[in-house]
Amino acid sequence: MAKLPILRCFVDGQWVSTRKRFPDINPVNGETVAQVCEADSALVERAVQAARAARQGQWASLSANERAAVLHRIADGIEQRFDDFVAAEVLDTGRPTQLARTLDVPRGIANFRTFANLIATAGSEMYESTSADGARVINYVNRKPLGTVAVIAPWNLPLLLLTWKVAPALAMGNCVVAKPSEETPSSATLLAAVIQRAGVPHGVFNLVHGHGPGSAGEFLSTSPDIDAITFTGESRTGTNIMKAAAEGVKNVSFELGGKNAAVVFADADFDAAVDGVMRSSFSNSGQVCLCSERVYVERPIYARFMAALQRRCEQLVVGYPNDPDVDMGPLISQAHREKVLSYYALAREEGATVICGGGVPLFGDERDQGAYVQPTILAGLPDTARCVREEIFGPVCHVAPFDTEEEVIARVNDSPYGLAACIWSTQLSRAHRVAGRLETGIVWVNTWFTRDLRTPFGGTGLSGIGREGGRHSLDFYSELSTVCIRL
Ligand code: NAD
Ligand code: 6OD
Repeated sequence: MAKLPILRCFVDGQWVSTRKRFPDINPVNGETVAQVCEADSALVERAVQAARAARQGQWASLSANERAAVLHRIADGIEQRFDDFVAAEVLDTGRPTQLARTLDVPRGIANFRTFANLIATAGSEMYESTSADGARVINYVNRKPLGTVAVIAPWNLPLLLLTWKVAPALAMGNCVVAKPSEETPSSATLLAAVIQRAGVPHGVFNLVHGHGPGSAGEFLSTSPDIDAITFTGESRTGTNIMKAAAEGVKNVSFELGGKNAAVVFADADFDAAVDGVMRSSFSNSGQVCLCSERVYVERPIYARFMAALQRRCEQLVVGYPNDPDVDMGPLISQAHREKVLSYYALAREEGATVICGGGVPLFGDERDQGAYVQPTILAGLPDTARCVREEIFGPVCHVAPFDTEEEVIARVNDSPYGLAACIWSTQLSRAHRVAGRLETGIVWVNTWFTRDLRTPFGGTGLSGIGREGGRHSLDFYSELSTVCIRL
């Protein structure tokens, strides 16, 4: 049997092996593809102390242009190993190779370039005022690094979401201890190698592998010596991390779950709306926090829309990631598959009509040991049903009719989450009006997922705390300190 690769932690500029290992499993067939070194509390603490020590070093005192140059070198390094990153993402998640090629890895690169360009051009606030005795005072704002930032990332878009936080944290001169999800250690390990080659000083970037509770995630978030925690993951985990952050009053930025709605008005470009809802409900097997799990369709087009959606859903090709015809890979793991299947069962108990899917595909080969489920459309549930209120995080949407604009706004907003929404309409004034009343961090009109990285990103309610993106990231990853000079 071939020897499995070992994925090590990266602490204080050194690759560190540990005795305790956990398997990295390919969800396509359940095979172990690597052994991952799990950081114990001592190693996590070593990483935190390395980051603290590096804060005193040259990194934070480099000029913005110098740090930007390093960030561009990191982006270059990802570009040079583009295929390795694609392979890592596909092996860990089973996502279609095409998705990793067009979304995950390009966004990893773009995250570093965006924040490099942003710090190279960001100015500072400056005001002139007059003191009580008539003297002129100039007031300006210094941005200082926060110090040591813990980055805790999920598995659904591993490289995209890790770099979305590591890049601005480094850009602002912070030192980082990053913990990727236990499900997706590969691209993070490659990233550490690229960062090392880019000449980032020892201790500035550290990577610890492990699980959440009782493992590296908890050790990191409870370490007294971190200054801030930036986290993407489930809302419940966010609550636990927030409790840990309360001790020591740490800064937090949370991007959490969603139960996002797509609203299709009767005046929508019908085909574009069907395409859009297919993408927003089933991309990455529905494992994107921004996916639409609730679809509201204006009654006059409901039956036609549902028929078109069903046809398209039944045509989705589920299979091997490297097959160019495949639309959907497996879910991330058997455990997540159990969770999604439990919601398929719950939907039936709650009285749903299963329009299509609702089970597992049978391949008759190794993929039957994988974590596949069928893409599924549900209908007929009241808005109070658990399947309409709780995040499932799988390839599933519930489609319901609506009659009026007021009604649909109220139904979309009746959710503990507030991450994203889509509006499909050709009436710009209506789209603008409705967008203004939806209580979500982002509203897309006639599109989905596309977003300029300089815009604020985040959610309300259970979907998170704070906004990152562009200057909003610069704000989170720095302390502002005002200087007032009497002239
Ligand atoms: P998760 O919360 O289970 O895990 C995320 C990370 O937190 C992992 O690295 C995990 O090891 C770690 N972790 C778990 N428990 C911890 C604890 N007690 N202390 C410290 N760390 C801990 O989330 P997941 O299953 O990896 O990701 C899917 C979830 O993430 C979904 O709910 C999805 O909506 C959400 N998500 C949100 C966004 C967003 O931008 N709002 C983006 C992507 C994913
Ligand atoms: O687009 C982004 O920057 C972002 N954070 C997307 C999050 C997707 C969630 O799965």
